[in-house]
Amino acid sequence: MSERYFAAKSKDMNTRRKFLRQTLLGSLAVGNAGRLFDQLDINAPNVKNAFPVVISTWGPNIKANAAAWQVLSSGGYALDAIETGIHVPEANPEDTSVGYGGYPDRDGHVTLDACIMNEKGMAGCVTFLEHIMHPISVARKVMENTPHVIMSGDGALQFALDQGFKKENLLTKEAKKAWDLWKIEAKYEPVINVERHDTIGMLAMDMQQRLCGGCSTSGLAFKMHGRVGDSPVIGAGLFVDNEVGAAVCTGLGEMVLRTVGSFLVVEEMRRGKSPQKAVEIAIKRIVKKYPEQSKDAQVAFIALDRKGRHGAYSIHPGFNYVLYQDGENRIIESTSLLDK
Ligand code: SD4
Repeated sequence: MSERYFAAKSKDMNTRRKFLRQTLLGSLAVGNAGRLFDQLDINAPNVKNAFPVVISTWGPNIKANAAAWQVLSSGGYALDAIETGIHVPEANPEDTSVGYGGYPDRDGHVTLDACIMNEKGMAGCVTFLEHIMHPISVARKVMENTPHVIMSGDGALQFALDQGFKKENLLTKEAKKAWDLWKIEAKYEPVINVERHDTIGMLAMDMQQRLCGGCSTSGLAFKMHGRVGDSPVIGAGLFVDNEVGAAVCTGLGEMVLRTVGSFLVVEEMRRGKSPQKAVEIAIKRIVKKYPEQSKDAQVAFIALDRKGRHGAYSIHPGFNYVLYQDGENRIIESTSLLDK
């Protein structure tokens, strides 16, 4: 990102701040002051430019973050950044938890879950979708081209084909080999931090402070046929409220579904908690509620507020995430509640 871009942006910001200050007194009369104060306080993180910003679950998604940043840094829409970024792992056959190359369910089907949510609170989701490489884009079509929020299974596939998506075989040779090996014991055991590249959850805020999010996954490897996780469920796997902030998560979806985790994180931010405090509250809630299951299962949240502050926290060590902010794309190790 060029120096010139930052200089131009901070000049814009100064002009914008001046304008906001000038209009603030007038706004007091119409009860709008809180919102304007919030907008003035954009530099809360210790960086020159708090936004645009994009944050994703798991270190290997550094390439997805870079693709999203391309959109954001040229003044693009956060929702386009999310879709572009998430396409990267969805098309990567080496990513065994997302899209093409994702591990199948116990019957050998690659079934995908995804959702997307924009700054207006609109959302689209697909669950139990087969044969389509980019479920995030189908989710966006559900949001934009239907009166519905969730489309599932064969209906979602039919809808995708009607929208012009191509039917493909998503089961790679490697994923099939892993499935064949799994069948020898056929034991269902979620593995903590499996290979450290898992479900992609991504949150982005663009230059116009529009906050959007998305999530895409093939779900738990070798799950029961028909199982849907938290990732495509608004409030569980993802929640965005442009007035407050956004949260997304990765890990054992059943524990997140039962606690409506991402909604909880955003509501804690609404009550004034920082993104870091909010994700810690959500993880502690899960562990308190399910102490036994938490011993062997990972859940991790990332959160972003509209000031550009972020937070990340997991049950177990080993979770990492990627933050692209102020021109720098960094992999960061998350803190966690339990030690190993
Ligand atoms: C699920 N939450 O299907 C997803 C999987 C995941 O890290 O995020 N794994 O339960």
